[in-house]
Amino acid sequence: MADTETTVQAQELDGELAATAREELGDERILEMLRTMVLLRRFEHHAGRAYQRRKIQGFCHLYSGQEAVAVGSLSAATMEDYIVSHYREHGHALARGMEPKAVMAELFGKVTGCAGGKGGSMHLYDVERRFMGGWGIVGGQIALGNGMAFAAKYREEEAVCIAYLGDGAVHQGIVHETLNMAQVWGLPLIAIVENNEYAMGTALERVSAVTDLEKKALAYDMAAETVDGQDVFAVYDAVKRARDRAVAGEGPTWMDIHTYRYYGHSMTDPATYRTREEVDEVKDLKDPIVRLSNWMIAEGMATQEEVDAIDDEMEELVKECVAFADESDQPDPSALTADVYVEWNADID
Ligand SMILES: Cc1ncc(C[n+]2csc(CCOP(=O)(O)OP(=O)(O)O)c2C)c(N)n1
Ligand SMILES: [Mg+2]
Repeated sequence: MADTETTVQAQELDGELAATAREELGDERILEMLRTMVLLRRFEHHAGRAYQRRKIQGFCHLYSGQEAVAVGSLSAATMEDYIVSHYREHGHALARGMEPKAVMAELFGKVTGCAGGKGGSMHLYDVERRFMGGWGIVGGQIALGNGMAFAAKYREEEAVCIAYLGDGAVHQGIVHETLNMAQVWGLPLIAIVENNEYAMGTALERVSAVTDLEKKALAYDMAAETVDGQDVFAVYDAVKRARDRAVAGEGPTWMDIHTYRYYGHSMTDPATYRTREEVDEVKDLKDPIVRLSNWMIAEGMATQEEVDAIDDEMEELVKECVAFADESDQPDPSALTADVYVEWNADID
């Protein structure tokens, strides 16, 4: 079955939220959101294959299944906003509008990559789009994001920082120090927990005394909500409201966004801690792309043939990205010591 094929049993999107989003965004933007979600899905499929062919070295964590979180949340952001993510960040980078060829080339460690081939899968970066990186230290990025939120407030920018973290990061001490500081100082931070139910091979309920993660914000008297992360408009709506509050000076928001990852933790994880039936059930009932395309077809915004054509188009686009990455050069060995220290500049001193 093609990834985008209509399934009868897939749950419907929240009709009210979809109708509101349609009014706010318009049909063109919504079509673009679908295209981006399909791009993310095809991109990860090919990234996985390239990893198996040993074209991608090191770690590689795929985002498939979680597309509605990146696309819904970043559709509510402006280009003034700062974005910071964890190591499962290919989807956020692409949804932010980063050039897919530069993202794939970075995965391949090539000089044409968005970080010159020195970052790889976990360290995508694009300062022009205020995409301030994927980060490998679980939870660490939320403190960096708080700094960005502080900077936005200090400089009186009409901007927020959206910081993504996993359910496994929620118990890190740094997360709680950050939340407290964000609330005390009223910082425009939107902390998005991409709750995909597992941290590596460990299910949330095995490690968390509180499994309703929204409650974590109670300790900081912070605005919080739980969101269906398989419904792109639910994510868009929640983040848009949080952003409106943040730029109005009303402080940070904590979000427990429920989603699911289709692949294992990383490419080397056989995922024996969950059953195939569990994964198939999510794919059948909750796939975010199928739910969105079903709704668009029902609303007469697209036909199944048009949805299939998007799938084919993205498949071709990603194949071009793979060819580009493959043909690109490795960084010159001299790049090893570049950008490590700030260059001495006597004029500044
Ligand atoms: C501080 C720290 N501790 C442990 C690790 C090892 N580690 C890498 S990913 C991971 C699980 C994180 O899971 P989660 O936050 O749920 O994100 P997901 O992979 O599900 O997207 C762990 C423990 C790490 N990278 N950093
Ligand atoms: Mg997780």
